[in-house]
Amino acid sequence: MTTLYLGNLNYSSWSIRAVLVARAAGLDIKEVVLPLGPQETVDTLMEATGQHRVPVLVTDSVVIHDSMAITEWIAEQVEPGKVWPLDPDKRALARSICAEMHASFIDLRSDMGVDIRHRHATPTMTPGLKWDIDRVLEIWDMCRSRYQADGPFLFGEWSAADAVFMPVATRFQTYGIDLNPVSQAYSDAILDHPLSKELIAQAHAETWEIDLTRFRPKSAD
Ligand SMILES: N[C@@H](CCC(=O)N[C@@H](CS)C(=O)NCC(=O)O)C(=O)O
Repeated sequence: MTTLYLGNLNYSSWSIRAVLVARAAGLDIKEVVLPLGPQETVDTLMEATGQHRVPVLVTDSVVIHDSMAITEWIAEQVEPGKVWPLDPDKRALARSICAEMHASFIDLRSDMGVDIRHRHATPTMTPGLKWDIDRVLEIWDMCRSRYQADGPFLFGEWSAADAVFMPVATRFQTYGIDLNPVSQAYSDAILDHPLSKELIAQAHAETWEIDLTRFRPKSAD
């Protein structure tokens, strides 16, 4: 039995990424969604996985506690092309932009926390936040201009890169960020994908509430 432990799908961007990849792969993986915040969640996670963060994938032989490592494990279980693009150049670029998302965009993450079912005022456009947003749009524009002929997603067909940037598209909606036509078209395509629609519906059905302002630095209040 393989189990994927996740945080609230309305709020947990790393959980969203892992579960989208897991569902796209179509593996038999049990999903356990836990509300982030309560001590009970930490206790449950620690007992089941030895980790206090989500997502965590527990297989019969290993505990994988990072969204990108989970993505790679899933990719190895299915035929090539199902998770990462089949083309080596696309695959290398997809991994590059996913690694960049994973390692950077601190202002975007802290000023525009994922909150799929609510709408918030656009935050103050600090230089750091503006840089992060511009960089996301630059990545999207670059991929779309290269691979437009292959389909509507970053590398034409849907891939893990779209799972990684899906919670960025929801952030732009939640915080009313204006997009250029190319980025808007990509955002529409990724949010309209059946896997995204299913996840967005789940986020709307959740009843747990988290006050996102508690994650922001005092100066941003
Ligand atoms: N680098 C990790 C990040 C995991 C992470 O920060 N998860 C957040 C939720 S999105 C979490 O578990 N927060 C609860 C905590 O830090 O206790 C990954 O990619 O999986």
